[in-house]
Amino acid sequence: MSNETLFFVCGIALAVCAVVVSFIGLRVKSFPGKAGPFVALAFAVLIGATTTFAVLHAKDEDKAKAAELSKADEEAEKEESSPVEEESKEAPAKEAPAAKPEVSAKGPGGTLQLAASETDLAFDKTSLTSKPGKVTIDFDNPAALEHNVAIEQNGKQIAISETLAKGKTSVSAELAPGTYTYLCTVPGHAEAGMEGTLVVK
Ligand SMILES: [Cu+2]
Repeated sequence: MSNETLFFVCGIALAVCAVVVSFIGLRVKSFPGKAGPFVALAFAVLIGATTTFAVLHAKDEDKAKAAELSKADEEAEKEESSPVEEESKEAPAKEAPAAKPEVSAKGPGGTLQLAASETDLAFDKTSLTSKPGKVTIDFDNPAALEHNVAIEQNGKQIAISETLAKGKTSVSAELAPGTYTYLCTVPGHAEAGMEGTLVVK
């Protein structure tokens, strides 16, 4: 039971007793008589209890108010700090354009022909060469097994073709001078030999 409830219970009991005692006092001429000290004691206890719980309840309210205030402070701090977080989130996006390759991809580029083996996990060429610019690899897969062609540099994928069986597709990318890898990304195929070197110069 909370102090608030005890306070109300004592308060109500005190009020009820006061009414009852005054009612008895009006009706019974000899009252309080011998019962006087007991009635006085009972009132003293009730008043004491009511006051005690009133004080305890007031302390609880202070604690609750203090808790609310500290919560409000925390929320205010959060609101103050949130714009800073948003700014820090925006920062990397502003830096992003600077991450573009330093070497220009301008040039005639070229279209290269590549085919998969009909029976083996292999391409028909282990190396390709192109001028810088828009490089397109036309890929022919005559096999019933699905293959694709992806262009990577230092393990980072730049472009990838559709994955298909018994069909033709192509993959294009703006490539600056450098050494690239072309491979089939179907699990196990590159490891089995479906990869080669693409030199752009
Ligand atoms: Cu493959």
